[in-house]
Amino acid sequence: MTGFSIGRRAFCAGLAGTMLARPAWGATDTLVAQKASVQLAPDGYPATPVWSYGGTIPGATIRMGQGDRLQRQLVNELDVPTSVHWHGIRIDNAMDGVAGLTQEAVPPGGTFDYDFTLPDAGTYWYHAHTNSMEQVARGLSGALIVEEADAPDVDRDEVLMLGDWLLDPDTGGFVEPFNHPMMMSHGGRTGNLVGVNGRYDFALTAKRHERLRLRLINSANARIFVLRLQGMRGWTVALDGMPLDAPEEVSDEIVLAPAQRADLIVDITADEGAPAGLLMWMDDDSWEALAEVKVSGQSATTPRPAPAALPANPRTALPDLSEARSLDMVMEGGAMAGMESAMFEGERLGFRALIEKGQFWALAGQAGRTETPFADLALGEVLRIRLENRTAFPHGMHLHGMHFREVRADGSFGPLRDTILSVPDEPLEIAFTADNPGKWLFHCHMLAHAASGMTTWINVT
Ligand SMILES: [Cu+2]
Repeated sequence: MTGFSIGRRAFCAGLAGTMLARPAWGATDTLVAQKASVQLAPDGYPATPVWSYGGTIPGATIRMGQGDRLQRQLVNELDVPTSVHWHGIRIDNAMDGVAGLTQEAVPPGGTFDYDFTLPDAGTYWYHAHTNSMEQVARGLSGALIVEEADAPDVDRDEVLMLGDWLLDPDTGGFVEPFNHPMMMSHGGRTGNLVGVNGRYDFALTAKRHERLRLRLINSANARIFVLRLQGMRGWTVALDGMPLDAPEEVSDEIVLAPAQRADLIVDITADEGAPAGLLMWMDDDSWEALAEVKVSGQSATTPRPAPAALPANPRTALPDLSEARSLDMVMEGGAMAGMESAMFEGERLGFRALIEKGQFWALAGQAGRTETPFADLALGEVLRIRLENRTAFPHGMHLHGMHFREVRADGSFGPLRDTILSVPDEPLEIAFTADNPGKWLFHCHMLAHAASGMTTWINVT
């Protein structure tokens, strides 16, 4: 891995922010996975050869209504097999897009018809789920927005796909290899250029007292975004697509693990010309603008009252823990902690032998996906999983097909989520009702970790 660093600050010096025109979804029912050349780095640096949906980074935002049927034919114009996962959708299992588990990967030149209904309103996203460590890093992702029939009263609704790219500034190309052992065994592949909607200098304009809905999606391979609001008063109204029972005023940092989403309703409080936007925490403990809001003009003379909760989605009842099955999932491996041994392809191997096979991590003593699931559940059964992170790294654990809740130490439940951040030495417990039949992946969304051991699955029949 090269040692250079190209932060936004360096790139930004002397550059004025530019406005981003949000790509519109065309009148087509295809989703074409194709090569393209996109200017990710600032002007003056070479363009980046990417793999994209439809030629843009990110792919076009798909906007649908709750209850709608989404039909897209994936057309694979890449030289490698691929498939599409619709992250966070409580989907028909055959449409979940996991190559080797729910479908065969679509070969080059091939197609696959995705066709499913959207039971829940909220902020979701779609991304490649075949060799995703590489394919997502090369650009194969986009936002999927499911609108409420009764949408909240806001002046604007903005999708912000947060991401990062690991680029060679001399060539503009992605730093390779994607399966670098250093990335796999440590925090995953983090980029040297951070941005929003494919722009390192993303900016919006807004008037003072305007109310915006910001749909934040962490589409990065491994980066955990720690965010603060500047010049805005905000409320979190949904997490991972699912509305909170009541909006929670943002008083502290917003932490978004890879694949997590947060819907914010923000009121612009900054005066005209004063700084506003989203700040991100940097490794050197400073705060840097990630998404700037340029305040120009005034939309009202007084602020509005706090927003109301979003309308609830269906099937959000708390899981009944009285007859729940309970399983432990120890997470181990990686640099600085390691593990003694784990099962891999039916054999017990020591850490060194696992590394030779590209396996750095294990979930519940098992590296990588097996023929048999981690849990075999009857439809309607409630499962509790106690996650114990014995590694030296945080992991964003994602369950496909169903949302879960954290079960807190005092017995109360957290909000519905599809991805949860597990940090070292802080065990946490999740629970869910297995109400969606099928084979559902459960894996770390630091995609290099998922590719090197942290992937398992749950069967619901
Ligand atoms: Cu991980």
